[in-house]
Amino acid sequence: MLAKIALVFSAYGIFSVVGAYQVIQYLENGSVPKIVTIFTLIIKFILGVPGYLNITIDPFVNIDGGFYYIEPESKVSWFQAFESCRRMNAYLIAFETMEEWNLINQYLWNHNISDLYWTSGVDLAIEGKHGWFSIGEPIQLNIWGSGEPNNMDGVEHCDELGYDGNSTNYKVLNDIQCDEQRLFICETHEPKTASVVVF
Ligand SMILES: [Ca+2]
Ligand SMILES: [Ca+2]
Repeated sequence: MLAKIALVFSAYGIFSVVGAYQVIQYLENGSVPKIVTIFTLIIKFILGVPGYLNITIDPFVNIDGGFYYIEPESKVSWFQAFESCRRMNAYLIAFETMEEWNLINQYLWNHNISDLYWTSGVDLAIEGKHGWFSIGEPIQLNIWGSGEPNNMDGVEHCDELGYDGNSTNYKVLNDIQCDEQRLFICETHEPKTASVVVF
């Protein structure tokens, strides 16, 4: 009996891996993965327990329909941050609307996340003309910190999400040197990665 149970769980493990792969294929191709359905039926038949799939968007979080990755550890230059986001099929964050700005601020606040983050904002093309490099649009929102962007010492061309120094912990935008080490936030509309839990 024990051997039988062990055999069932071994098969279950193998099929879980196959199932996860197939679901990722499904997400990318849009075709129905029959093997997942077959596998689920087999498990239901053998163990008498329901099988179901939990699809997450890890490591992205869904904030009101937008998908964001908030780097928790790795502090890097603006350029490295830009590349890191691209490797995830995403871009450094761009705040197109006050609604998005407020949603992200609220999310960070609610989750007790407090640090400095690169955005896609830069004025590398034309000094003083800050734009979202990820979407090619000028920064039009009034989200700058007091007196920013100030291009201090003439060397500040990348825009970080920082603090305005008051007790609300609300963030503001500040231009700073691009080789400063910062965490970063990526944004995408179609998270490429998915993890699957099968029971
Ligand atoms: Ca955005
Ligand atoms: Ca500045």
